[in-house]
This record gives sequence, C-alpha cells and structure tokens, in this order.
Amino acid sequence: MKLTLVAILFCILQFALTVDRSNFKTCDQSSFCRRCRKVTPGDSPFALVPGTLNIYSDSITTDLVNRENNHLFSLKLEALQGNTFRLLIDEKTPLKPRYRVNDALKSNPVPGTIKVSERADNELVITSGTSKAVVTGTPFKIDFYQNEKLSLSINAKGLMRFEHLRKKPQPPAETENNENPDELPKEVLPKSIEDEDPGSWEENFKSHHDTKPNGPEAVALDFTFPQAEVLFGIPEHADSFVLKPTAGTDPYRLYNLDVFEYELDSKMALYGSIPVIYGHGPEETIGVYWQNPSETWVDVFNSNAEKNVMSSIVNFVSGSRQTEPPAAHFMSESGIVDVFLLLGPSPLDAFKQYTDLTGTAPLPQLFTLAYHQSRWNYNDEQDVNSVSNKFDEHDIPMDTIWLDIEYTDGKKYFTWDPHKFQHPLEMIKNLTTLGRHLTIIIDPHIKRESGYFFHQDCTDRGLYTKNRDGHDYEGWCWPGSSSYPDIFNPEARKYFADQYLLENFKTTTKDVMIWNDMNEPSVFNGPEITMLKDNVHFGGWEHRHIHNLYGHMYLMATFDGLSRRDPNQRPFILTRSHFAGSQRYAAMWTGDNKADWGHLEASVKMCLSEAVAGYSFCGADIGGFFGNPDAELLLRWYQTGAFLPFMRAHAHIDTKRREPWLYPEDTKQIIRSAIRERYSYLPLWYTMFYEHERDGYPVMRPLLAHYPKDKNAFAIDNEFLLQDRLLVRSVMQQGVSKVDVYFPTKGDGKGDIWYDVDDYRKITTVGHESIPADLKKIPVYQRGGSIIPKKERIRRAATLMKDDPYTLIVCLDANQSAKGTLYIDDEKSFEYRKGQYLYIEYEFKNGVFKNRFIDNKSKYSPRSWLERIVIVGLEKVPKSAKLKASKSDAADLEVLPQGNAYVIRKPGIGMAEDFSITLKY
Ligand code: NBV
Repeated sequence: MKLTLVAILFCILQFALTVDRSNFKTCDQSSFCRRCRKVTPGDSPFALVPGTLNIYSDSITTDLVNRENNHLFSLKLEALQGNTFRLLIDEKTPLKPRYRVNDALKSNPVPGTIKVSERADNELVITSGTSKAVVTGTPFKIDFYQNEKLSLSINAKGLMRFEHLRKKPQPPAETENNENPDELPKEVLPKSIEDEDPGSWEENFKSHHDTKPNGPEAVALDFTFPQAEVLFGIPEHADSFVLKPTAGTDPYRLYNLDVFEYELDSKMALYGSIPVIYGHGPEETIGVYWQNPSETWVDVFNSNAEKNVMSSIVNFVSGSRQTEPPAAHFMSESGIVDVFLLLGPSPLDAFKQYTDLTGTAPLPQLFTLAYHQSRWNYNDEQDVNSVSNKFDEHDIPMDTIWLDIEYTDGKKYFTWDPHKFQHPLEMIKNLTTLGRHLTIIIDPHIKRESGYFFHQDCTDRGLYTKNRDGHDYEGWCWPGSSSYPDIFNPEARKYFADQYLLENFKTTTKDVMIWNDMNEPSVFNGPEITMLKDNVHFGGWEHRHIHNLYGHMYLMATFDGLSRRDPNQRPFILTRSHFAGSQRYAAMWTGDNKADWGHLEASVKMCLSEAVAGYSFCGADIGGFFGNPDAELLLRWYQTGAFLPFMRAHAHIDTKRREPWLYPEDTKQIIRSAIRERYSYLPLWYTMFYEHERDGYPVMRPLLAHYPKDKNAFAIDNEFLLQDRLLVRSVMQQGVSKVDVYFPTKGDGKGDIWYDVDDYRKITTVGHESIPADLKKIPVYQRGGSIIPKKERIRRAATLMKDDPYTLIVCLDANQSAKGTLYIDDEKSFEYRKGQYLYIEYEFKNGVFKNRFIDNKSKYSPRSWLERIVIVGLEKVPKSAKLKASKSDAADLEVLPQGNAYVIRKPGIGMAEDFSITLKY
C-alpha cells in the first residue's frame, strides 16, 4: 500500500514539474565517476611489461601493469580491415570474468594485417596499410599516425584507470598481527582513490541502496585528437551537435534513462546511449567507439571551443593552432576496455568505419518513411476510424495510425481493452483496405496480475530479472506492480518474440507494426527511474554491467518475433532506448519533448548526432509531446519533420487534440502541403535508405560531412544535408519572416551551386544568405550536380503510390552536368535481397541524359514509368529532345520552359528500360 502511494505521488509530481534534476545523479553523486575524475593528468601509472610481447598476423598482445599496485592486465591491439584498430584491455587473471559485449557488433570484425618493429626507445611500431600505431611502454600510450601525421593518441593525458576486482577489505581484527597474504603490506601501497572513496563498496542515492557486491570495477581512458577542432557524437543528449567542454560542469552522461520533460542544452543522460565520438578538423576526422554498456561519463576537453571569436580569427589567419588539442575521457562503471579506433580520414570514411562494425538500418518498408499519426491515445475503434477518414476528407496523406498504452486491457501487453477495442481485426482491416497500417505499443514492464498469461509464464519459467536475493524483481510502472523479463536470457527473448506470432497474438495481423517504449528500462520507483544496479541477469551479470544494453536486447526479441511472424515482410519497430547497433533492428525517436521552439530546434541537433552514430532512422514527436503547440509552432514543426528521416506526430494524453484539421484552415493547408511534399520525395527517401543499408553512410548529414574544410560549417546544427543532394534549413524560430541560410564552401572559397526546390532559383552565394520565409516557406535547396527522383501524384497513403510514375529533377553544376540514383523494388518484402530490384544511375552530361543499371543482375520490372524530367540551370535554350530507348522507337520530345527550368514531358519510358535523351538546341 505504501509503495502504491509513493508511486502515485511520484506520477502526480511528474505531471506538475519540469525535469526534477534531483532524480538523477551528478558525477559527484556517482562514486566511480568521482574516482575517475580524480585521476590527475600526467604520467600514467600503467606500463607495458617487458618480455611479454607476442606478435600475430593481425595483432599484438602484451602485458600491462599498474605500477601503483603491480596488478597485471592483458592488452591486445588488433588491426581491422578498413583503417580501423581495436584495443582490448582486461585483467590478466580477474577474480571473475568481466562483462564483454556480444550483441552490439553486427558480426566479427574482419582482421587486417600488421608489420611490427621495435624501437630501442621503449616503443613498438605497428603498421597496417597507410596507418601506424606507435605504442610507448612507460608510461603506456598509443599514438596513431597517418602519412606521418599524428591523428589520435590514447592515454596521452595519463587518465587511464582500471580498477581490478578484489576481495572486500574486512575491518581490521582486534589482534595486532593481522596480515592478509593477498595484499601487499600497507606501507608499500599508498591508499588508492578507491580505498578512500566511501562509495566504492556500497552507495546510496536518495532512498536507494546499491550493494555493489564486486566493489570498485571502473575503467577509464583518454583519447586526444591532435588534428581536430571540434568533437561530436556520443548521443543521446539534448544538446548542440558539437560537444561542449565539460570543465567546471558535469561530463556528458551515457546511461539510458526515462527523463521526464528533459532540459535542453544539457549533458544529462537520456533514453539512448551510443558511445562513439568523433574529432574533426579540416584535414581529417577520427572516431573512437568505446564499446561498454555500463554507466558511462565522458569529459570533453576543447580549449578551441572556449576561445573567443577574435582569437580564433587571429589563429586562423596566422595559421597557429591551439596548444591543447581536443580530447575526450571515457569513464565507465564496469566492464573492460574494448575500443575501436576509426581512423577516417574523411568524415564519411569514419562514419562508415563505425557502421561497418555495428551495422546499418535495414531497408524499411516504404510506407514507414511516410507520415505517421500518433497520440496517447486514440480512444477507441471509432476514434481510429474517424481519424483515418478525416485525413481523407481533408485530403492529407497518412500511412499509419498508432495506438499507445490505453488500447490494452489494463496495461497488459498482447491484450486489447475489451470495451474500447472490441473488434481489433475489423479495425485493422478498415485501415489496411485504405492502404494504411496500424502500429501498437508493447512495453517491457509486465503486470504482476495472477491470471495474466505473460506474467504466469514468466513466473513459472523463471524468465524475470532477479533482485540481489534471487527473487523476481518487482518495480512500479504503468500497470502498477510489474516485473521485467530478463531479456539477457535467450529463453526470455524467445518467449517475448513468440508472443508476436499470429498464432499467439491472434487479434493482430502481419500489417501491425510495433512500438517499444519504456525500455531503458523505466521503473517509476527505481533509482533514477530505472532498475537497481545490483539486480541480477542471466549468466549472473549484475544490471550495472549491462544497463545500456537492456533496450537493445529487447529490440532483438521484437525483431526476431516480427521476422518470424512473416519472414518475407520487413519488420518495423520504433524504440526509445537504444545502444550501438540498435539501428539494425528499429527506428528511434527522441522521446518526450515539449511543444516549444527550443525542442523543435533540438530535434534536428539530436537526429544529426544520432545519424553520425549509425542511427539514420531518427525523428522527434511533431508538435512536441508535452504541451499544446500554437498554430505557428505546429506548422513549422511539420515543415521540419517532413525532412527528418522518421516523420510522426505524437502527443501526451493531457494535451488538446491536434490533428491538422483542428487548426485554422490556413494552418491546415500549410501542414497538408508539408506532408504532401514529404510524399513527393518518398522515392528519394527510399533510395537514400537503400544506399544507407548498402554503403553505410548516414542519410541525414551535418554540413561537415561534405564540406570538411569549411570551419564556419563545423558547428552548424540548425541546417543539415540529406546525403549530398538536399540542404535543409527549415524555420525553427517563432515570428520570423526570413532566415539566414548558410551555403558551405569546399575550402577554396568556392561553393556548390544550389537551387531553391520551390522555384529553382539559382543560388551561388558562399556563406550566409538571408532568405524570405513566410509561413508557407520551407527553405530547402538541391545541389547543382545532383539528380533527385520524385513522385508528383500524391495519394492518401504511400502504399498506393507504388506504381505511379516518376519525375526526375536534374540540377546542373558549373559544368552543366549532374548525377543521381534511384532505387525501386516491391517496397515491402525481402525479395530485394534476392536481386528483385532496380538500382539506376542517371547522368546528364554534354546535353545528353541517360540511365545505367548499377547491378546488371537486377531482375525487377516495376509498373512505374518516367513521366517527367525537369532540367534546372541550363545555360543554352533547348528546342526539343531526341529519345532513344531500347524497347521503343526513337522519338522527338517536347521541351517546355517552366519558370527557371525546362521540362521534358512524358518520355513515357518504363523504369527498367535503357534510354538516352539528347537535347537539341
Ligand atoms: O505510453 C505513454 C508514453 C508515450 O506516449 C510516450 O511517447 C513515451 O515516450 N510513454 C512515454 C510513457 C510516459 C510518458 C509520461
């Protein structure tokens, strides 16, 4: 009863306040963070042990010693293919094994080859390709060079820390001669940081007690980026894309948490954690992937970012560099050092090195890239049907309706509320006949109610996470008293996955997609709203060892379930919690944002950080989850959301209904055209996602990805690129009638030509240009030199546009040429993996437009055809065009001027046909 009251009070309080910082730890309240931060820069106590070196074809191994206590470690430095190294450090003979991550990498990395030479001066040189690692023995340090230039240093600041597992010191016995043979005499070892920290062996936070059975076990290491000017990465934080120095503040925190009404410009932890960081400068980009799923804090050093603008201009002009290059200090509560060094050298190289390790988002069904309509909650079946119908009435395209937790019978997942959702199959059918889909939420907290099959099964089969006493852990969440499947137990994953099969979840169909929320996991009455760290998972691992992986493993189960439900349909899952590699299973969104302008801006910054950390399929609640957006905010949010990879409107249960038609007519019309614009670009989105899966580069990119030398572009995060084809600078401020759009330079003062996608106005500005932006305007530009596929017949749902014809927008560069790709398949199944697709490259050069099939093996022949080619930026006026196609007769085509463009109308060629079109002047 007491617990119930506490939980209810907690929920009420949550709805009354903005973020309650006191619910979450500061570094100072976290014993291991405090300890790691106490290490002072300087000579590291770690050193290689002479005579222990082994050399293999791809790696070296050697012992490492902590000279403060003579504890031994094993070190392995391995070269991987693709200009990447991996460094592993573990205790040589730990008291018990330390946790190693198995499920984040997509597969075993492919080893490279090395050559090793020893230098007299205490150094080992390991060469792989054009890169080399120079390992210094005492104090231990590794420097990575590329073409003789220092790119990255490990432990150059000497902040390494590796707390070995030990027996708990017993209070001294009364007798005088109490000697423990395992420990060196007290006078030899000075008191260590962990001996002195009161939180090393147990820790309290608010009313919660953490028993820490293994005592101190932290690992920490510093990385210096000598060529970098900025650092970015380590999502998820509601902060700028470029990381801020942490001196005098808390470090950035990576600990998956359900943070209510999160603050902006904050280093506090959020729902997801991806421990990859990049250092970027005009010459190169270097990444560091710190593979550790325990609570992690990251200190950022960057004196460059602290300097005032004047001194950077002076430095820039004089060519002088800062004295201290940017650095990052990773500090994790437990585990081992398992770190991947991604040596770039270009930004795209480094991003790909990361996705080569952790994978990409598999090509989603096309409709998932269209518009999703959600709210907590659509009340009942009638409500769902009427919302769907209203979209048609107002001629607004929409592909998916979402149901939040209220559809269930008392928050018991895999059930339906028997009154509000009496005929789920009928409701689903109503949607699917219109070409639409349904997505429902399934959370990981399981209601402890006798008679609820899921609870019964997990109890009977021992599938729940245990508390430290070995009993099923009970926490408080939406259903009230809840337990949490031990998702690290393969049997629990299989059980969870099985529930999605249609023979089990009979009241759904294969067209129902899944939303996994609260999977940090969120526990209302737990420490920091999550699970106790001394809870125990399968294999005996404490929750502290694996916390940031909980949501990821849960996604693996859902993905497995949906894959088995219908092996030839691509699953769609949306997740809140995520870790490195989760992009292989689910799209993610940025959680419970607010209906204010700052949160709208944050949506772009946050998705940019996710994108460079392998997570391309990212979006934010359009309109803001909490609060009620006014008309201007809502329409600007739709305009931005239309150009983010995942486009979904969603709102809290206490907000006013906000479907577009509930706003004034002019607002509705603007929202409608933003959504329609999204639909017109679906062929581009689909192609970009295919190329993401195939090539590993992000879909959404910071400007520095393609303009790495443009220092003014490094920190820009209110503007972004979609591949290198579109530049988006949507309006994200209240009451403005113009925006400053930044057109980047390639570094030589020259830039690309850009064309406004609304009227094909040509822009040759390099730097800022002020653009008028009335409420209808979304400032978006197509790069000269690119070709973009579109569909211009917009229908009620994307699924209905499959066979519709294509339009190609050809924007010319300074050489009057352009290139671009288009990907086509059945938009739904895995047949594309058997070659059932078309992947086409289009090129315009010397007045000739033609196509080329990138994989000749493609066997797919779509019904769709080429309806229109729009050529933008032509210097000479064409009179007509000559078409030559493989399957039809040569023909003369009309070329009509249209504003700033020329339109070749109705080439009428099937998409699988070879052709060329020559302009006649
Ligand atoms: O399931 C209810 C909500 C959901 O609408 C939201 O999108 C999630 O981020 N959920 C969180 C639980 C609690 C919100 C206060």
